[in-house]
Amino acid sequence: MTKTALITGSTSGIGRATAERFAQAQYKLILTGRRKDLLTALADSLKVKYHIDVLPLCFDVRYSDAVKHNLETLPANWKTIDILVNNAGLAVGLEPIQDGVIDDWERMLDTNIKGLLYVSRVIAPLMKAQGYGHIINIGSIAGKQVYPNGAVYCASKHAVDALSQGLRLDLLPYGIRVTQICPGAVETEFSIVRFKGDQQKADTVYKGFTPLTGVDIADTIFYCANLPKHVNINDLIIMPTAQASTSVYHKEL
Ligand code: NDP
Ligand code: 8X3
Repeated sequence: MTKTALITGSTSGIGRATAERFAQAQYKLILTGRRKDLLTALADSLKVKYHIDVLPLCFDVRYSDAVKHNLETLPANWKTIDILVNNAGLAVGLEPIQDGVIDDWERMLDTNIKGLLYVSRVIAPLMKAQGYGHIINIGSIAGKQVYPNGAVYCASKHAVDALSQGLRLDLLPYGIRVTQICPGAVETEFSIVRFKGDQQKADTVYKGFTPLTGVDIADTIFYCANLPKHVNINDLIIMPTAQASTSVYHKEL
């Protein structure tokens, strides 16, 4: 039977590559993001290229009413969700806490923590009722270690680490798998968003080494999602070969 995957934050980077990877395997897709033009264009192109059904839903995961409005009213033929990829997320700013911008902190905490919770709160009961499902959370190496000037982003991803463990415990009796995937540096729009549109600053992050790509993470998500039913990857750290920790790189500049 055709499986359905719901991927948040699919307008760029890891989410977009993941949508393409699951489309290649003939999944039905529910794709979300805030940028409606990108979302619609992606949905249309995947439908044409892979002859699959795609439901694009444009909303901001930070607002629980918007999440509920979009996900609690899914059409009947979209209510069986096999895989939820909680991917929507961002870093904003890179400052020590004493100089931090409170609006940046709120954007990170509201998106990375509350957004993931709001989406999971709607989808987990559906999975519980159907007796199966797989929630895949995109954490980060920043959820395992803390680096200077990144404390709030790191805190948000440490929260994803805790929430992944909590979801796994709470959903254990219902046959629902919960996986956390924690990447190191992936070249996406991540750094452009972090540096508020400063492309030059963003480019320097990936200079002198080969970063991961969205496709690398999409392949990893797809691998975890397609293991036999009795197998679950709880937690997976995936790094560029040239990156040993959040702040230790081997760069050739
Ligand atoms: P991108 O900026 O390329 O993609 C982020 C996606 O999240 C976009 O589709 C964006 O869509 C969506 N998004 C952001 N905020 C919201 C919101 N409030 N509501 C709905 N959607 C939102 O970055 P990545 O692909 O790199 O990031 C994906 C995930 O991977 C994030 O959780 C990030 O923390 C994590 N990660 C990234 C790493 C990296 O080095 N790139 C490493 C480790 C983890 P739109 O703007 O249209 O809303
Ligand atoms: C993104 C990776 O190390 O820039 O989560 O925080 S890092």
